[in-house]
Amino acid sequence: MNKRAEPGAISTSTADLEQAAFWMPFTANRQFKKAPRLLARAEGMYYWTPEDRKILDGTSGLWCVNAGHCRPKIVQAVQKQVAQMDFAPTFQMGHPVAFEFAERLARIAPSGFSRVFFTNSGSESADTALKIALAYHRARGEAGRYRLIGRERGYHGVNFGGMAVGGITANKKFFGPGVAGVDHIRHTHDPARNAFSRGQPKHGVEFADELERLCLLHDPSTIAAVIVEPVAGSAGVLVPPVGYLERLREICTRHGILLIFDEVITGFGRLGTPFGAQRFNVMPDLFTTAKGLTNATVPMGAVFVKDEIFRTFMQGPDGIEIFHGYTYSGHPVACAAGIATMDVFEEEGLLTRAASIEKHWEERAHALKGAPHVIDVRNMGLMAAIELEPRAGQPAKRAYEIFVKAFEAGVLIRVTGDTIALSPPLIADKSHLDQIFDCVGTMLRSVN
Ligand code: PXG
Repeated sequence: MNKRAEPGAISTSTADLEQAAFWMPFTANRQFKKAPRLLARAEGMYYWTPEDRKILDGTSGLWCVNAGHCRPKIVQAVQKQVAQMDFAPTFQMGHPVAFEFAERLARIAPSGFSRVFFTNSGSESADTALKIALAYHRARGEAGRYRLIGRERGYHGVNFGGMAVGGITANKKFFGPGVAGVDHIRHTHDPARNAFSRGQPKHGVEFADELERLCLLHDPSTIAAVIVEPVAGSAGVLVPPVGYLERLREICTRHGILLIFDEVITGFGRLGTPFGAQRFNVMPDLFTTAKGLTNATVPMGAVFVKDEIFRTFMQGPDGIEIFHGYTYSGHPVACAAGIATMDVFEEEGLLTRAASIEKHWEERAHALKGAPHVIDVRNMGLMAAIELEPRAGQPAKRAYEIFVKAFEAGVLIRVTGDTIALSPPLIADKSHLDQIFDCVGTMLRSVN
């Protein structure tokens, strides 16, 4: 019998959940539904489970709730907007909230990025940026630039473009040949030389020269764009070596290739500056955002483009300048959430706050050197990774066990393979950071 839970009655009862209709994303569904972890409400730095157990959020949800949960100003803005105008089209129509939000974003963007294209997620932002890059070259009479270059261990979401340029094997191998004309440079992880680096590792600037190699191989005049995360997030907080991003920038400029930064995680204060580009003082030609853009209250993404790129489109033939967009591009409720989010960021200085607690964060993270199983610690801004020695023949098992035990002990962490990734909301104070690292330390000692 297909026994289902009553609507609204989903509980922690595993009998109900095993028949649940919800096909959960990026989840071992059968395993999860036998031993679920549910969250029922949230406020500030915390979640609460349906049994009212308090959980410290060490991951900002999924790297996205940068201002902390259920901030009243954002909640009220969403409530007000949804009651006033739930939806309005942005194709050949407009509404003031989308225009206002774009202005607010252009104001905090690095100078020269005065135009914003709205999407609904990080995946859509990645695909949008790649399409803008291709169409830009074509508009300039260089339609022969069709290749897209990503990087091993890169994550740019799960749509076809982002999947193609992404470099996480498991996310690609099930889904066929994908997009033509894509290649990858190598990742920057080099534990033999860089283990336990604080901030940017010293070694590895030469990994950027792989781009030059691909230029030689393919002919640079066929390459449209290179996309990288300033700090690779999903693949385990891989901080770029000193000089690496500068060199990528230099090679792209020399060959007329657009450089795209995927700032879905690094955007909105994660690295102690509004965007990662500012932290590294390396400017891309386009950058993608999502997540922190609305404090994750309402799904939304945005692609920022350099003025020159926008201008090129505006000098084309009359009519629609780019045949691209989503029904929900600039959705009024998302924009209202975004404007209120920017208010909170500004009022509380959150876009730069991580810089003021980064030292303490770094000290606490690196104090785990020497703890059982730890083979590397990496950090930047309010991001950190603790990499563990895999258990023989059981990759990822040890870290997953720690994740489950930490949740039971009241701290939400994130694991990817054998790496623990930490990224608390930017409102965290020292005591929250201490609680996260105390818990991780205890759990490291508690597993074999
Ligand atoms: N780019 C980057 C750099 C991301 O981190 C995306 C694009 C895709 O965003 P959407 O909104 O389409 O999911 C992401 C998403 C993890 C984790 O545990 C990371 C993401 C999503 C889910 C889990 O590291 N990043």
